[in-house]
Amino acid sequence: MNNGPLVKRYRRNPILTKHDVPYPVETVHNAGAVKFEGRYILLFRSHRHNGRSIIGIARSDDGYDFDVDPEPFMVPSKEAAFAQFEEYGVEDPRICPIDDAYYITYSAYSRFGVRIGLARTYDFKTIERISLISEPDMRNVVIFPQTFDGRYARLDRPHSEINAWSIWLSWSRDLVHWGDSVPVIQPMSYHWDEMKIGPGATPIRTPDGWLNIFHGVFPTMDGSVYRLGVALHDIDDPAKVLGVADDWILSPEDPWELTGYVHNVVFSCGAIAEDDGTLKIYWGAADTVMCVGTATIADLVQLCRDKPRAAL
Ligand code: BMA
Repeated sequence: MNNGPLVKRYRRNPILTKHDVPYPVETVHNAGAVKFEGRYILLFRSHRHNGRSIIGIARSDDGYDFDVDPEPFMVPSKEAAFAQFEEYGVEDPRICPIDDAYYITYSAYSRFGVRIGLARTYDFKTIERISLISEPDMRNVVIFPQTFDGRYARLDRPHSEINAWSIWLSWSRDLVHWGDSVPVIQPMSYHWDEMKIGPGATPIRTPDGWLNIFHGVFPTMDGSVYRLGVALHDIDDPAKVLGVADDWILSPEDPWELTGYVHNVVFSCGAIAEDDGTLKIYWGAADTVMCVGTATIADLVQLCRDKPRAAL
């Protein structure tokens, strides 16, 4: 491992801002990412000028230079089963490819709290809602892109009043009904993630295990600081954590990460593994713009292995 930063920021960050969006929005951030038919897709969150969020879509040939579609990809649903739970907006999508489908988990906000919705697309043109897959309150869910002995697995993040918010893992046979939940990673006291942690990018399969890029929050007198961390989960049993890196891998540093709609935030909902062993990590900066950086997958695995801290 070299001595430089593990995640190398793209020199032309930010890669997407509200000025790239052909409809009125205030922010472009927290995008899920996937490769589809050889192109890169970002499903990004935008605040409208009423403060509520919608999800747009951007496409790219190289993962850096994106064009935004003329219309949003997801706006609050009008379907009876979903409308009452999406009234306040849809946020922070994650994309999980399974077979020829792309499943999208997103936060559905309403007067009833925040729940996770599950939607599906095959072509990134049309989208169908499948179900709400959590009660309130839950807002960060990533699904593993394969089954384990016939069951799907997801990382989720229930809210608690008596404990720092932690990452859990739940199981399902049909992607709709989830259970057998177990805690897998907890925040650590007086550590960069002591206030709360939550799943970030859809887990990345590597020969050494699943890489889980998550966010961790530290409270300061000047508000919260959102950073990114990484953990390694067993390839056959993702509930088994092989290592949680003690160090963060990304911290707000660039001017557009330090100030914006919410200052001091880097927040990831997606990363894309490349054939050359690198990972493109996408993150929302200060809840305002989108950025990208690259890391070597082997370096991230090594950090989890060589410099771990307790998971629970
Ligand atoms: C979290 C979520 C994210 C957001 C972050 C920082 O609670 O709302 O969507 O990026 O706060 O504001």
